[in-house]
Amino acid sequence: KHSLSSNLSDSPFATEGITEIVTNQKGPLHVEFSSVVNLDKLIEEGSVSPGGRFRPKECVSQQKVAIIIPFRDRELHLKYWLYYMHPILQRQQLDYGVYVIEQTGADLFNRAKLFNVGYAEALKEDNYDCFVFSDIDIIPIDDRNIYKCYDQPRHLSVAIDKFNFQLPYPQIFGGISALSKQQLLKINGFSNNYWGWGGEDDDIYKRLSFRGMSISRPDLMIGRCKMIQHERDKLNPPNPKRMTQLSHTIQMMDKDGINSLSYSVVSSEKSSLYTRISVNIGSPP
Ligand code: UD2
Ligand code: MN
Repeated sequence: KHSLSSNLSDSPFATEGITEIVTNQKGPLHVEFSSVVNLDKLIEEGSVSPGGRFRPKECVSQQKVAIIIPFRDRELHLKYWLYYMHPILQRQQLDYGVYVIEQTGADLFNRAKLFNVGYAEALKEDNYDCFVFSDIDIIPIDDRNIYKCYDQPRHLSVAIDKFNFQLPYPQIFGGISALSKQQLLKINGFSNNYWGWGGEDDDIYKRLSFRGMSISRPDLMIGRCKMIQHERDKLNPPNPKRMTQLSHTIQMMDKDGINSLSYSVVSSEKSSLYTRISVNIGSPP
């Protein structure tokens, strides 16, 4: 990455306050979900290596970024994500890999556990130092919103159309976030115990703040995003225990997370634009 390093810090994550010159960004983008997209051109172009790996030719990136997407039965959304995100990530000159972590079976969905699985699986492939955790259905509409890690955990989806391009509440950490390996290890990753919709994102926020970290965000212009409209998935109803669980984060976080993660890989497939890892993550108690 072309950046003007000052002697403020040598850390690749401490970039706040340092001017970054990335020549090929465009700013605001046109993103819409009304017409079906075709991935053939992107595949033929050949810029993305099998499994969804990319490395810029012009420079050496500061970080190696694994993008982790929790997934089940959202094939259409995945198409949009690949179609819009690969060109953006390439213009950002990132060294990145895309990992779609698919929950198999018909149990309640568990987004945060799939994040932990994605972290563990990506590290088996390469020495990633930054992890971007993203919903499948949110696309930034400004390519200056960089998918990398900062000196504090980063929340990227700050101004979503669904929420009138505002932050719904200051502690929100759902949607798209980026944490370095170090930041993740500090909080023992994420909880494995949130089955169904909701709460898991607030649990992550609590872990971060209990470990003395704060949230870094782009401003409300650069942080604009569009979300694909959708119904609540059948196997992802609101988790009725989420409020109770959230009152125990502090006691649970040291024993529930990366250090207690158990799952098995059912299949792993490198397709032209991403790696799909299908996993059995067990069932709720
Ligand atoms: C909100 C949050 C999201 C998460 C969720 C509660 C924002 C902008 N979004 O999104 O981050 O905290 O609430 O869990 O704050 N998924 C599947 N298949 C399923 C179910 C979920 O692939 O059957 C994946 C997919 O990547 C999806 C994500 O999980 O984008 C979150 O689920 P959602 O889109 O149904 O949740 P939503 O939009 O209410
Ligand atoms: Mn959604």
